[in-house]
Amino acid sequence: MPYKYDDQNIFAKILRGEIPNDTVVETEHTLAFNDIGPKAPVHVLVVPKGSYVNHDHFHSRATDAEILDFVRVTARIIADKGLAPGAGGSGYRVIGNAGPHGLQEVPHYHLHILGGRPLGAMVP
Ligand code: IU
Repeated sequence: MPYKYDDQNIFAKILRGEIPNDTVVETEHTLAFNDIGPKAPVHVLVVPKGSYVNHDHFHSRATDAEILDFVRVTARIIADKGLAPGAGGSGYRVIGNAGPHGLQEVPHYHLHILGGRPLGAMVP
């Protein structure tokens, strides 16, 4: 099935500046902001500015520059929040939900960065 992007989704509105957000990092291709309903002391959403539905859509259509920027912003937030185990942090989890089985709520691609507490087992 071809990817169909709904430009009325909430993150599209945030990216157009129609709805405010609590920005953590903004670059040419990526916006990261604090989740409105944080599930951990650190809960940041990393969102590519392009119109991508999920990870496989982003991976298959985004430019190398967009992908590199997205990966670097994600890593920068992990470092800036002091989460990286290689730099003395206690660790984190990066999650990307996709489609009905992944329980994706907002149909604009994003990764969740979660940290700041023990996160428990991943599988319910
Ligand atoms: P999901 O991966 O699509 O299931 O997660 C969507 C997230 O977007 C979820 O954690 C919400 O709390 C979050 N969110 C937000 O940060 N701001 C909003 O206006 C809305 C949802 I609606």
